[in-house]
Amino acid sequence: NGTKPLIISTWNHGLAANDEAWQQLKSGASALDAIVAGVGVSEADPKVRSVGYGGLPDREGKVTLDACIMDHKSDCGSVSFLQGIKHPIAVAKKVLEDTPHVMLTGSGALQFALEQGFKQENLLTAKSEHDWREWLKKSKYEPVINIENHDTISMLVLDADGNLSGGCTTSGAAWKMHGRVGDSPIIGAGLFLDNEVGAAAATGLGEAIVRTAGSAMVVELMRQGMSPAEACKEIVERIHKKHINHKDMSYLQVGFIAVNKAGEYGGYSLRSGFNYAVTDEGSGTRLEDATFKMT
Ligand code: SD4
Repeated sequence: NGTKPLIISTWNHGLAANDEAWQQLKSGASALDAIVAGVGVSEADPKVRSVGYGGLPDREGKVTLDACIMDHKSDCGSVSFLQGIKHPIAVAKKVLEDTPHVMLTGSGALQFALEQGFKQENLLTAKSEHDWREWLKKSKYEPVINIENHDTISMLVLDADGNLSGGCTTSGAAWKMHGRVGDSPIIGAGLFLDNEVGAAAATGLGEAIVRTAGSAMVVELMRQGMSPAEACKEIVERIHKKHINHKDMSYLQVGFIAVNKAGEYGGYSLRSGFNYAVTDEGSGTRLEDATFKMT
């Protein structure tokens, strides 16, 4: 804890993402470019079944993607319900840079991406189509906790100048309703940062994270003096309390990562199984298990 630069990403596919982002930072790329390149590794990897190409589709067999990005000036860009574009995080960065808005969705987001020169392609792999056809036999919507231990990738960067930024990209919950948008493209829910305080990001059941303004709360708790680890734990406790008698409780999993201006970081999840990748100068890239409330 305490060094700069520092990169922290959700889940074990964050390892490869962090390595790419670290290389980018070391060769002089901006933090946002490093994030786009880093999480872009997960987006392009068909083995990562919750992000980008190869992501599990919605109940109509469509892969629909959510992503957002935010910089140290609090500028942000987001796309949601985007189809046919392999790197939604790169489109989100274009929304930040080249539009007067912060969010574009659906066909409008796609139109913007195409105008920006992104290529439209089929993101549904044969494996994901097969899994969808299997799912159709019972058509039961029940999110699986820690899908194969691969999930949404959220990346937080504290750069060499001490500035914070972050990004988040996902294909969302498998078998969701067509048009469903989760927490990941929503600034304040799936991702939030205040360059005076810290940055936080979420993974897990997006509905629960939106209900509690999860990532924004983690940053506010850090502002009030909590460490990143304490702030992540506090919001998970709050989410748990609000969901004890809720219909989503049986499959509820949420996890948060956070980093503060001093380079301290931490993570916490409701249930076991959540981990995150950390990269810094001294220790290189490693996977750390989040502490959790219950198994
Ligand atoms: C979502 N939080 O869309 C994202 C995806 C995820 O477990 O992390 N799923 O709800």
